[in-house]
Amino acid sequence: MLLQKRAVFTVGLRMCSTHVTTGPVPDTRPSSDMSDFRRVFSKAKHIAIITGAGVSAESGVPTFRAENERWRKWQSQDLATPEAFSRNPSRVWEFYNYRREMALSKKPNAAHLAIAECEARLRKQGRSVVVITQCIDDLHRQAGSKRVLKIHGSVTETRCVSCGHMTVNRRSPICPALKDKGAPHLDVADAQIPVDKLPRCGESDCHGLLRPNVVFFGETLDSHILTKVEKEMETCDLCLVVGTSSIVYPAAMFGPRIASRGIPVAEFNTNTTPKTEYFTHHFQGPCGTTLPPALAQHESEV
Ligand code: BJW
Ligand code: ZN
Repeated sequence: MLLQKRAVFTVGLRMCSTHVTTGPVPDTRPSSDMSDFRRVFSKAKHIAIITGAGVSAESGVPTFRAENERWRKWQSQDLATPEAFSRNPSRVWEFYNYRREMALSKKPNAAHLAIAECEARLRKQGRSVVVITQCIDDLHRQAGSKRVLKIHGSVTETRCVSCGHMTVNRRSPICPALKDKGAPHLDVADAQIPVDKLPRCGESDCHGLLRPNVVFFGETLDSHILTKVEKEMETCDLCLVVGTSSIVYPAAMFGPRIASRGIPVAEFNTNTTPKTEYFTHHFQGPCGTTLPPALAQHESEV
């Protein structure tokens, strides 16, 4: 079983664009002993926290892959693709308008706050925390996290398909035609907004179509951000993997890659994932409950 897993892991690494290493796969089940994790945490100098949609679930932001998590009749992989956007930009903009308005209305939860508070506290001790997030919402930043690498982009940024110009845009509605559009219910019909009424580029004479500045399936991740992630993966001495199903690459291999260097990796999730067995620790439950005690100030820090 372990050998089989190691083979799958190696294939996963080969398919991604980042540096390839192989190493030992942990041969024991992950521990759920919080005192043991706290001992490791108290010694760690550079902590990498990889987050996915589950970290924002308790703020009310839907995740991607739970039962019935569809927008109208589609799943995210039907809409978050370059092909879907060029075929039907109105529908894809409605989908992102729904998620954008939702993200703008939500507040950080106890998990975001625990991560941000931990970063600020450890910085004063000469230790570091970096968040590597797949979330396109802004909740880590709103909670106060300073070092955040957003590997799948941001729903509050747009990019012009003609000139490539990127802008931060938190206006609501983003354009008049998308006002109140994007309701997720099955019986809602497409708004079929003409392409010239969708968000357009404001750069001089461009007027090109804007798209959300997010990484669709099949698109490559920003190489500058991946280089920074690479450095963090090589230098961290503790990793937390929080609220991700660990099935979307390349993020799915970040935790196992770090574990293969013999570094402790702790997963915080309401469920196990295909990567759980690579990790040293697994804490099952909502991360708004499990993370605050895990990251709280240690007696030795006082
Ligand atoms: C809680 C909780 C609580 C809930 N507390 N926990 C190698 C092998 C196979 C395929 C590929 C490969 N490399 C690339 C691919 C193709 C593809 C891919 O991975 N496909 C897989 C489905 C197999 N990857 C890509 O296309 C990537 N591009 C790339 O690698 O380019 C090079 C390349 C291309 C093609 C072939 C080979 C190389 C790009 C991926 C971009 C992903 N984009 C999206 C949309 C972004 C914009 C948007 O948000 O709309 O990113 S898809 C979607 O999934 C989104 C998420 O960031 C991402 C990950 O999801 P996440 O965050 O894990 O959420 P969920 O819902 O899946 O899980 C939530 C978890 O939380 C669950 O586990 C719950 O249990 C838990 N939970 N409540 C704690 N309270
Ligand atoms: Zn433009």
